[in-house]
Amino acid sequence: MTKSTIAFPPELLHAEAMSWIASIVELCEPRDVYFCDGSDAEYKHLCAELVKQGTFKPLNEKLRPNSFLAWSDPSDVARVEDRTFICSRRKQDAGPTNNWVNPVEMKKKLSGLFKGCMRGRTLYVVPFSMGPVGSPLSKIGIELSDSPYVAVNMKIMTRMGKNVWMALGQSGEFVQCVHSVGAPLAAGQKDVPWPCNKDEKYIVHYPEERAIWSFGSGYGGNALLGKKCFALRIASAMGRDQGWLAEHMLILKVESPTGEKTYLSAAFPSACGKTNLAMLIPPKEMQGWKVTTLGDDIAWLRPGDDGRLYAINPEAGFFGVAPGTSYKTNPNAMDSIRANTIFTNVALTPEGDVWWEGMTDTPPAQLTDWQGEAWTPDCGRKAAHPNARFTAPAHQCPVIDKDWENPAGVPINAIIFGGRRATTLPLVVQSFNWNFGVYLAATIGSETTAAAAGKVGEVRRDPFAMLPFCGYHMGEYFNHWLQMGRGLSNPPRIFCVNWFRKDANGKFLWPGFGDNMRVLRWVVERVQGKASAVESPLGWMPQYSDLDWSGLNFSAKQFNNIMAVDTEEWKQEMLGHEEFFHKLYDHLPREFGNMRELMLSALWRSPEKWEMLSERYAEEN
Ligand code: TSX
Ligand code: MN
Repeated sequence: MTKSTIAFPPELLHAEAMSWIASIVELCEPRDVYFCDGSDAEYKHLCAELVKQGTFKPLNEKLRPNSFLAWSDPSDVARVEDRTFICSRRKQDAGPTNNWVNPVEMKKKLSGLFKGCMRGRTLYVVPFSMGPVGSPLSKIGIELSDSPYVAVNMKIMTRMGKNVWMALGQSGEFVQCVHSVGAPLAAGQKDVPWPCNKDEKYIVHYPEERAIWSFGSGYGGNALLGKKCFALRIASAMGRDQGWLAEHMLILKVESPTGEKTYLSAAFPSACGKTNLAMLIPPKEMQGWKVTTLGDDIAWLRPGDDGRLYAINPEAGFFGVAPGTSYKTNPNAMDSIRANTIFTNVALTPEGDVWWEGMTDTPPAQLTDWQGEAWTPDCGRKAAHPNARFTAPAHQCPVIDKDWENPAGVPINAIIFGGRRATTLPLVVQSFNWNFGVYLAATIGSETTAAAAGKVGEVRRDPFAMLPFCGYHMGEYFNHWLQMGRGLSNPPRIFCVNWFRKDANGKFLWPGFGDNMRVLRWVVERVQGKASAVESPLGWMPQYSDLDWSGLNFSAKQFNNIMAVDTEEWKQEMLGHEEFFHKLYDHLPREFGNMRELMLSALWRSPEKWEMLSERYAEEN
């Protein structure tokens, strides 16, 4: 294949895009070039090809219609953060929390790696829109990839196909995304089910040029470049330049029994159950309260002319973690993946369906595990990889919101930040104001569990849940958030939550899941000016009587346990903030120093333990 023989589709009228595609063809030397049109027929055809190739196993048509299972190479199962680079011209602009290499040097390295890297393979041209095609909040990308697995996943996760060429026109802007599994095939060489490069992996972002180059991995966040690479890393840099925000947030709507609609977005570090919250089913006793989903992972937020902040979900699908997902934890997710779904690294049942840890209480008697080995419940191995995924169209979610594709977005009334903390952080607190909320959001994090590296119980700070996803200096990012607040006459109210507080015996103090609706109701009613609160050192907090307890046995004493603010713990916590902020110090907002002082003085004024309980509640319980 040479660049003069590329058969461009008639819809593609963008001279710059065409010459860019031609230059990548020349560099990568694919056997041929295929332009994706995004049709259902094409999806069927590509899936059939993936089956022939051995990448996909078709699942049982009755149990899991039009669905497929892929098992990756065991070395290619997750994002590779130590191989992820932000190559801005100046190192300062990437900041201390990102890997940086001089872009000139990186380009030299990559031109070597990409030279001839697609030999024997087809280059798929994947035009996609992040956000509804034609929305003023949307952005276009073109991914050139030698992986058909990428092409079919992009069909689900983005608006992909030839209408994107139409939206792009002759001179529209697009983000250049180049991806190769980095496994060229010699003449006559047989392919493997999951090609990748075991020696070299590079996930490279050029924020100034709005370009992404990914080499060596076929997996999710490394290869589906519209998601973390574009919609978060590149888009966060675009947002800084253009006055908007690209955030690692779910979007949901709460509708009250009287039909009042409140839109919330929420950011949590990984393993906090974001998808579960996005699709929450309220307790049946909270009659008339409804939650609908607009997105489970990414939100693009833009100020409207009315001084409010409007959100769209740039994605069109869910790329969710399968283990732990069940009809108990998230029935709506389970229904979303009943058909037309791609599963990666889950186990296969003898009937041709899928299974993973936590899907059912009793595991099947036998399975084929994610590495293709026979599996029984007593074999001592996991059947699914802990990071196994489903890729499913968002419209299949039973509670998808009617406005999830509204090109204007939805006005966000409240933003929630969460973390996974066994102590210290209360169930819920409302920030005093925007700036204080930005400070709190900058300090969120999770305690390391046995699964993660580092000391167990150590707090891993993950500001705004954006640490792996911010395409520029994290300190500048905090400043950008403060700047956004200055421009909003009706900003979303900011809240912090912690579903994961534990007692001294390590037992969770809060039931979580659907019962989180009790917290969401208070959030909604605070926004509407209907719910009361008391001032604590950390912000405004509900009293026991401010939450809806119908259908749940939860005493005021228990409530006090998950709301108490221990002064000594908080002094330690603030030292933790200081330690974390230290490495960002030269770009840290001045406001953070003020927030810190305010909080410390409030803590010094507080009793040893700031408690919700009045004497009255104490006596009753
Ligand atoms: O997703 C979770 N949420 C949010 C739901 C809307 N999880 C799962 C986290 C891992 C991805 C939770 N786990 C939540 C939660 O609110 N809370 C917990 C902790 C917990 C786990 C089990 C129980 C209670 C709390 N109870 C029983 O198992 C009976
Ligand atoms: Mn995510």
